[in-house]
Amino acid sequence: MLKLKPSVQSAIDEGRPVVALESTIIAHGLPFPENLNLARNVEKLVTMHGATPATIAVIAGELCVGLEDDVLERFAKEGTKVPKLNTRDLPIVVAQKLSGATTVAATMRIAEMAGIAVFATGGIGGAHRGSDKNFDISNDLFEFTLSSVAVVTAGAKAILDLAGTLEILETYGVPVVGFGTDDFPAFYSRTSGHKVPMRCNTPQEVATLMKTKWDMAMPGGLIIANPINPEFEIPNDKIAPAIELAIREAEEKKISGKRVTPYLLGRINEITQGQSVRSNLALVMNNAKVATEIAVAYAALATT
Ligand code: PSU
Ligand code: MN
Repeated sequence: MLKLKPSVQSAIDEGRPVVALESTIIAHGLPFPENLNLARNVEKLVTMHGATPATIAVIAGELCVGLEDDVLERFAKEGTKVPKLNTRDLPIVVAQKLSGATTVAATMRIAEMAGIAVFATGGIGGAHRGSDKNFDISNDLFEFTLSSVAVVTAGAKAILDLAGTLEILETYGVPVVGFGTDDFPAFYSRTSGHKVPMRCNTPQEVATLMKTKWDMAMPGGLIIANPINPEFEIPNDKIAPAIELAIREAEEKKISGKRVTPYLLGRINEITQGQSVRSNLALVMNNAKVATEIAVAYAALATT
């Protein structure tokens, strides 16, 4: 049921670096045509920095690792009509030969099946505000206990309860590494006021940490928290009211489950008149660059 694109298959066979990329961000996280341009540009960036990109999705029941351009285009155009798949959805879409976009959690699982150790995303899911009552905690967090993949993320969005998210990650024993920072980044902002428990300053340090964890027979993922570039940061006094308004509206409209995150992202973009999407695009590119450097460093370690 795993289907590797030939470029990905040969990179894995030859021990060359590969970077996994998710598809929910394309279908549910960003508007058209910015989503399509990003999907293409991220792949180019990974290639330019010396790794093979592998965007992951499920197509007609196959777990596809590396997508052709026509699939990227279809997902980008169909947007939220494409089913959003977390890990529990994978068996049924495979059994019924269906298609869908994979979340961070589902992408991690498929990357691990394919033997890919590094994955770049925008932001991971987490504990939503109010999750102390409604239990809306992303499947992404639990997956870090299962799949041995390092995920480069711009922290997590301030639409979430960041303190709660970090507490759950501690409970699950997931390393949360500040990449060149002591502060857990909040997606649009470089800082959240919450400290990270550990820090690495170079891709080589991250690669050594990954290898050490897994050599110690401690499977599971790592979060590499990489702050947005300063020029694309949105100041808190500008983004916080947009987030508050979007969350209030989602509550009023009784939006729940899988629809919460895409709804909030879309509304925040409308309220900030496109500024949030510009930041989102920039931080994904920045994460892909760092993920590629980590993948290159990790591949070099594996061969020594
Ligand atoms: N956060 C973002 N952009 C995204 C997502 C999260 O800033 O596109 C997507 C990712 O695919 C993530 C998913 O895995 O949303 C989490 O959804 P939920 O909160 O329903 O678990
Ligand atoms: Mn949820």
